[in-house]
Amino acid sequence: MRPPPPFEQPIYVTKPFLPPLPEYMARLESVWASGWLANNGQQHQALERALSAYLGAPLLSLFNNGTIALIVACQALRLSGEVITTPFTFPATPHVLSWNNIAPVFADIDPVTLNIDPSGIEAKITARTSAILAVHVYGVPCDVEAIQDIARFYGLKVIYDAAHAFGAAIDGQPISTFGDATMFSFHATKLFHTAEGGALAVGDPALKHRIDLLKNFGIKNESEVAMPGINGKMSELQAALGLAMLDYLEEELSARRRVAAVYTARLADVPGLSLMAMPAAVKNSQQYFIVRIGAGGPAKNRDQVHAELKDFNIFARRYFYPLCSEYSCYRQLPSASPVNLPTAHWAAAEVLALPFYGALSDDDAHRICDALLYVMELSPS
Ligand code: T4K
Repeated sequence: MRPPPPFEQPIYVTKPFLPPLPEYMARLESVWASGWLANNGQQHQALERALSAYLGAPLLSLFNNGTIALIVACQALRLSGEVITTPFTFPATPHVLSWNNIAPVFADIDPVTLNIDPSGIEAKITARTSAILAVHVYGVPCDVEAIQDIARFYGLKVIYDAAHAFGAAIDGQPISTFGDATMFSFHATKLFHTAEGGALAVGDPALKHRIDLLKNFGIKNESEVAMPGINGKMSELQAALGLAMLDYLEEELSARRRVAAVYTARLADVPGLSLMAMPAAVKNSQQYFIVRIGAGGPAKNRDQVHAELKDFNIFARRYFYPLCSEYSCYRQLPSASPVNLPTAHWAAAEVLALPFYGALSDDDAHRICDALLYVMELSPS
């Protein structure tokens, strides 16, 4: 088999969608004219309203990034002691617990959704447990009902890290309506972004009030600081970018659906390779396109495929390898032991995030499939 030609330019796992520069500039002109750059200005207020409507989240607070938003969620919910979470995630998830002086307790994941497996949560609950911090990995929703049942029974709070799940819904119900708080990330690598940014959605107005105080140093008014807050505020420049982005969201979503359709048609029936399944009732956030390389005995394992794709200028990513439980700061935790997390270890060894963004043409997507099948030593289909 002859190797397909490499890409002339590097193809990364993602490429941020950017609105036309003049449209952003027009919004910046009004920021310039106002002389108001931060601290809940007009752009911030407008974006908060617009996203609140788009996400079906009436109580939404914007942040300067998703990690600070999660840190504030833990503070606002007064979490302490231990929080049960997943090891199959980005470092931010367990790190926000550490920054709150809370011990992460890792529970294994479900082999299909790759989200925390509710059946393993109960055994991890102790007198010190205050919450469950679950992640809708790749935008595939967690088993929200089972998690809520456990939380209700044991009096625990539930936080969802929905960094990948912007716009996702289950049976038409927005993803932000489950649990006590839901975090969204608006990092440059996300479908909807503000370069850096994030948000928290909650259902309780008193909680929203506390969150808004916490993200602004705890300042209540000119003469009163109510609590030790932090600076979690989104700037006017970020908010203006978000507003300009919103006008193009549907366009980017449909371009990603087109790329996903090419990948699915080419890769769905390839031996040794499987695709992440999105339940039919779920509105897909189109954040990642994940393949799993393992079962069925391919000639190469995931790490070889990941490395060899670079020869074609294709920089796929092993999200999420290594597991958080393997980091030097966490691996001494009893719950981090690999025997406790067999499914997570198996998933972390198999997953590969393919380049996935709307600017990829059909031809690009086909060439990525050609290269993938070539390095897997399979004939192109
Ligand atoms: N929870 C979960 C489950 C998360 O996945 C994340 C973030 C968070 C929490 C925290 O949310 P934030 O605090 O970030 O809002 C990237 C992102 O930086 C990170 O936001 C994201 N998850 C994670 C999955 O991906 P890296 O370390 O892989 O990024 P990096 O710099 O290697 O970028 C990936 C590729 O994207 C590059 O190879 C090229 C491309 N890229 C990147 C940037 C920044 C561009 O083309 N342009 C750009 O501006 O973490």
